[in-house]
Amino acid sequence: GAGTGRVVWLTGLSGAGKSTLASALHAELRSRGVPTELLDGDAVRENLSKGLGFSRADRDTNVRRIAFVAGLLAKHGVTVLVSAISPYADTRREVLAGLPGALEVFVDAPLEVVTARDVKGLYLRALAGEIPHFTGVSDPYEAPQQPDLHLRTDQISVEEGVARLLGALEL
Ligand code: GGZ
Repeated sequence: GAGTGRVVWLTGLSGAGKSTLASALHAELRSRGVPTELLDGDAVRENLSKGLGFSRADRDTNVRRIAFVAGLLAKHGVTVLVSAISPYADTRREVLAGLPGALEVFVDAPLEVVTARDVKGLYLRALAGEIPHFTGVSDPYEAPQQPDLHLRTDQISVEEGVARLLGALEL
């Protein structure tokens, strides 16, 4: 309803561009005076979810905590940008159902592209067998079947991605 913020939930592989898009959208919303907050997987895991690992149970706990905080912020009119792999379709469905008006955004780059980018060197280590349960390599990623927005980050620029996100938010 009026005064309620939206939740934009970015899901996708590590290195697909979730954080990049979320922080660019965050900056654009701030510049327009839209109250907004970022809940980024990395920062969340250093604070709210410190100590959690990458089992299904721990990932689900992480995702549910993020959704809980997102809901509190949205209730107070904040547009919340979530960036988390959130690999399990059922868990995304569950938490998104509890966040009215939330948008599920599939930040999509093929595995070969994120592996080639390998910004943090994690794919090289995962492919060498040094990181068990690494999403896309040795752990599942269940792509959204009906996302509200599907962004192919190997085909569009950050600016175009932000424009499409703003469009989806009707801003
Ligand atoms: C996936 C991992 C793993 C494993 C460490 N699998 O790209 P990054 O590095 O900076 O962000 C990834 C982050 C994943 O945290 P999320 O909270 O987004 O995951 S989930 O939604 O599934 O709970 C990655 C790093 O942590 N990382 N080990 N095994 N990503």
